[in-house]
Amino acid sequence: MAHCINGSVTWDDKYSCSLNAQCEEQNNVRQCYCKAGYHGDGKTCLQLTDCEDVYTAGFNESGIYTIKPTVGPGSPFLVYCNMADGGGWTVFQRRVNGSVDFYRNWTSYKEGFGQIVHEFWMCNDKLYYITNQDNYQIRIDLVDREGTPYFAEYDSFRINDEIDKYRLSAVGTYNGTAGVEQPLYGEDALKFQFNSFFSTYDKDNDMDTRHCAVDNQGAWWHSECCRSNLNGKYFASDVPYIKYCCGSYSTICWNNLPEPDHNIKYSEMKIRPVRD
Ligand SMILES: [Ca+2]
Repeated sequence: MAHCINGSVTWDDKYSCSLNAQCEEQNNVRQCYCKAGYHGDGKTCLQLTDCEDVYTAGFNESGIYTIKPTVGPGSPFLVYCNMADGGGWTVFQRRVNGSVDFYRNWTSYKEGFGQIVHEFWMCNDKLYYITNQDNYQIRIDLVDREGTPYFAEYDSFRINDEIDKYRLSAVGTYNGTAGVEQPLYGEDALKFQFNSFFSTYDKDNDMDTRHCAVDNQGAWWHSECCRSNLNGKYFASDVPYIKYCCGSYSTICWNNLPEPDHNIKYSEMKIRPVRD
């Protein structure tokens, strides 16, 4: 049994809390417990900076965990970790059935919204914190209306801070099944948005004379305007289905899926440090 009083142990040098632990009673056991965002036995506590750290610490079930990135204000926060496809993925976006409205303003995307076990956008600030503490890759899983799954991976991914309008400052080499060549569109669906600022209906930061976030009904790293728009409006259950990537019938889209290409009913975006 541990011996600790008033939050620390001073009289027993064989047992002392980590600087990142506190002494308290949990389930009738009084000992050192690692603080939120750390994992260990209380004497040693490793910081969990993302879901990769959570996975490495031995948690291999997908679900909600607390992390504490090294970039940012240092507050721990809850994330959804997807432990499939090699594990360690920190999820920052998911669309499932259109129950959450994604046509939201700048502040809403800055702060995040939705439910992290269902449909949500994590938070642009947190996405900035995580992607700036290491070299990250991104994986995007998509399912079309007919139920066919696709994925896209890029071996680097990063966004900048709010001062730089959350600019998409890294999109690496593509790998996956969602990159079918489309003669009209050329470059693949996310690379086209590289170096673009984030735009919402109340912030036109795109490189087009139009207001892409309004025209395409979705907050995104719009450029001229988009080859992808995964925060677009959800129409996958509509019958008849007459939606396009851009313009007044805009929906969630990824232009490099096989035709018909603008019919996504499921999307999940997630990041993980590049592994050696
Ligand atoms: Ca514009």
